[in-house]
Amino acid sequence: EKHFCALSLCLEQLNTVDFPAAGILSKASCDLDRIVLIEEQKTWREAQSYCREKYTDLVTVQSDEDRAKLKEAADAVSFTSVAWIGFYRDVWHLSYQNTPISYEKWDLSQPDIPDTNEACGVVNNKGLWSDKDCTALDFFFCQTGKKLYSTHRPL
Ligand SMILES: [Ca+2]
Repeated sequence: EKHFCALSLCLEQLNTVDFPAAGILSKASCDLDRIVLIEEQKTWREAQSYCREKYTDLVTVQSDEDRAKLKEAADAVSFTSVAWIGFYRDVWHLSYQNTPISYEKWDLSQPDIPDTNEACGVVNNKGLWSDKDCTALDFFFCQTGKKLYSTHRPL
């Protein structure tokens, strides 16, 4: 596992907090805002279970800011492949709390399969999305995020 921590957030904490607890606070901030690439080949559903067990969920990308964070995390581990991220289609929903997605960043000509044959989302190293067969085996990005406090619901 390669861990990535939102460095800007950590540095911000270190700069603004200058008492002995600083280390603890900055660590807590990192843990709350962490994106991790798991380099194990799993189906989307297996990846989701793994992330929910060990982190919070598959990574949520619902803004340009989220996308930049993921890109930073991906670049930090020299990510060159594709990996599952936290959304799937019924219509497209986030893994997190079954929320319908409100932000999309599809790769050229994606999504390209209109039915449910490709119902899970991957991200490439440009931060662009494709729909893909959920049973394909891929690496995946988990997230520990401050937006993700609430209880999980199954699909
Ligand atoms: Ca596709």
